Amino acid sequence: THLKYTFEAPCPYKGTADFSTGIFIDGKFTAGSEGKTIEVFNPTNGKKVCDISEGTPADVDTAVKVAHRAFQTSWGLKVPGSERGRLLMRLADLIEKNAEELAAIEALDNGKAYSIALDFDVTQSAAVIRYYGGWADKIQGKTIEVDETKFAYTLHEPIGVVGQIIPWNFPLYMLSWKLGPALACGNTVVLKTSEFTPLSALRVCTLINEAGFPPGVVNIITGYGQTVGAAIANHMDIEKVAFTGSTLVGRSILKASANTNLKKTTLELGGKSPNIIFDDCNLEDAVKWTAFGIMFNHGQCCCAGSRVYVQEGIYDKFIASFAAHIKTLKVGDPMDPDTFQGPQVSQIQYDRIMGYIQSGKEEGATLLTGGERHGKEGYFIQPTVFTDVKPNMKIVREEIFGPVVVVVKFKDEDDILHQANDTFYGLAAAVFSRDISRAILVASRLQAGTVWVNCYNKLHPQVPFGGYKQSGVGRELGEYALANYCNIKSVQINIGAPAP
Ligand code: TXE
Repeated sequence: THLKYTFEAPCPYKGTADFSTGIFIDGKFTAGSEGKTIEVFNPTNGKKVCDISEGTPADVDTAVKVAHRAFQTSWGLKVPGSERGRLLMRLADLIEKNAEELAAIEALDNGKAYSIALDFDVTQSAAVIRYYGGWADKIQGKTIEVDETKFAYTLHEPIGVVGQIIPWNFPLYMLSWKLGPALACGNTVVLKTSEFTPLSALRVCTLINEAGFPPGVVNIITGYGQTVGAAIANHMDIEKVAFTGSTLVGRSILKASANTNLKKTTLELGGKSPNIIFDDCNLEDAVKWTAFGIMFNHGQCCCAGSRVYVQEGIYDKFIASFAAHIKTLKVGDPMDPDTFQGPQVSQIQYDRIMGYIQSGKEEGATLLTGGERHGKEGYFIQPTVFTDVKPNMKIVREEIFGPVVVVVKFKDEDDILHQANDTFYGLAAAVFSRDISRAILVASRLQAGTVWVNCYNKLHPQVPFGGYKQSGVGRELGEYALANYCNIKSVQINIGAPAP
């Protein structure tokens, strides 16, 4: 299988993407073991783009063997951290060198706006890979004083072959979150992309070879969750698995670990994040950040600010200017440089989101703006705002993962903390206020892995990200992510204690 696609106006990138869409094992592309393929569609018009190879559990087996050999012979403790770092930095450079092509591929495959894919997804993916390249020669243990007869030290060793499963909302960016820390620590990788958005990762496979990574260090298998994903989660020779996706599948990954070899498991799952607007905020800024907080990436962000709470004093003013601002967001062809919002990723996601919009209408919420399909083809949905909602409505409780938000009124701090924390999720939250003491106090009482103050959806390679409650297990990004990919060994040395 192969992709050859020439990008044309209005896409600012005019080149041709031309690469294999096989599965990537041991530095080479091959067909899946059963010779089957998966069709990839363009969400802008629903038309087929190409076929990719369908990986199988047998392919996962092969990849694990290859990754194990690479770990023993050409990666892991065989390669100094400085060399691993150099390769990661080279990969970051190559991602930047091919930024426009990667952004165009991301827009074609996922439907996200080209200009945002370029400025955010591609740029930040390179930044994350480079950041972890910087860590690769700084992974070190401690010497620990015990008493004068003994001293101890710790070694931070790579775990071995790690399994990684990523979703479709940020195909390239999620790849960077996963590969960066795993490779910096010296692990080898078997990674599954989403069956909906495999293309940018496959293009990166050629860059991984170009950067000079030894064959077998990174293996990427395209395929379905129930086959390839489950094979990774259940594999006896994979000692660590990292998953980003739905809470439902996250649960099955944890169960698979419990049923097999207790592989260390990190999960980054869904959310229903509260965004709290106090009446002493800068209203104009709060309106813009709030719109960005929910509508960025067409609402397909695990940390999306999908529950907006506005203090009574400014509620009416906020609603009026929020609705007006939402109407200015340009929905349309992701290749058009002015577009903010492209189509949802797939027919399945489109149907799910339209189902939630329907339920909001039926349960009696007020539709402030949006609520319908946008255009005639592709999976476009109007940015949608509901008000007058009740706490138990589906649109208030469940993750919609689309451009749909509920706006709710609140009285005071106690009221808002109760409402904001009334969810089994805990991924993110935001507070808008000019009173920094109030913002700090509220931030400390929110049950969320990330709290933004006077901004939303800001992510940095250095700052950890992850969930409280059922939004996940473990932290990604920053120094914290390294802990997911190391085994810590304590060595105790006797320098004078007599034999018993
Ligand atoms: O996710 P899945 P779906 C949420 C969001 C969205 C919903 C459903 O609410 O509407 O999930 O999306 C692989 N064993 N998020 O169904 O299935 C799958 O192939 C192992 C939040 O697309 O969880 C893909 O690679 N793996 C989210 C990955 O899991 C399995 C991002 C994620 O897909 C598997 C995406 C299995 N049994 C959706 N079944 C976030 N946290 O950012 C599927 N997969």
